Amino acid sequence: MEDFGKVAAATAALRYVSNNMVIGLGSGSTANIFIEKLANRVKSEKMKIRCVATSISSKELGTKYGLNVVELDSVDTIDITIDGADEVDDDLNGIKGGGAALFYEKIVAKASDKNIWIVDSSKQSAKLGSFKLPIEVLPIGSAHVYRYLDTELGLHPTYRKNKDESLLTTDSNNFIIDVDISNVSDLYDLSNKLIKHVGIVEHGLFLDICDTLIVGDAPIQIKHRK
Ligand code: ABF
Repeated sequence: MEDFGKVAAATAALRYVSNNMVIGLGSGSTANIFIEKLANRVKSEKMKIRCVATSISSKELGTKYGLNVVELDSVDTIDITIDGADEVDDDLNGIKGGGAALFYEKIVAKASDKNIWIVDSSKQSAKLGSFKLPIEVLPIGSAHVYRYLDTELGLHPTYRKNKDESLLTTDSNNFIIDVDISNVSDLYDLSNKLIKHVGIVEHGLFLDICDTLIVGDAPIQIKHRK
């Protein structure tokens, strides 16, 4: 079964949810499986939980399944956020944003007491960089940011495009530039440089954010950040 690992990880994440919690709903196919399972559990156990979404699509999905999706600013804190990832290393650092939702995902993750990532084993990696790092940039001046990423950082940038070749825009109406970080040795240094550069809104390096990683393929693995 193709999605066995994703389904198993999403199912295992349910055990971290209890009544009256505020839950962050991730984005992407694995998070979508979790959202459906969560909604089923909330219904069958008549639980009272509130949810905060990490994208327009997870908000729509959660609402469609009957979850109580509220705005981030209406809650003081989020108890746990359950989200997917595109690549994750042994220190539970990861790359996110393959679905272009990294900005909201990071805001919600930072507002969460605990972050749980649910992945299948294909997402595991000894060194981050097989997946291109998504960087969300303001449309205005984005060509200058592109040049910085290309000539100063040497990261071989490419604009993310839609199928019709138009530039993809995020939920916040920004662009995504994907870069190659396979030759970068210090990810913390890169993260600092990116976030300080004017025009960059956020990037998909999630360092020291994931607390617990659930890798769904059998035998299921649950890893905690050291
Ligand atoms: C998300 O999940 C994203 O940041 C990432 O792009 C995605 C992984 O998607 P999938 O679960 O479909 O592999 O949180």
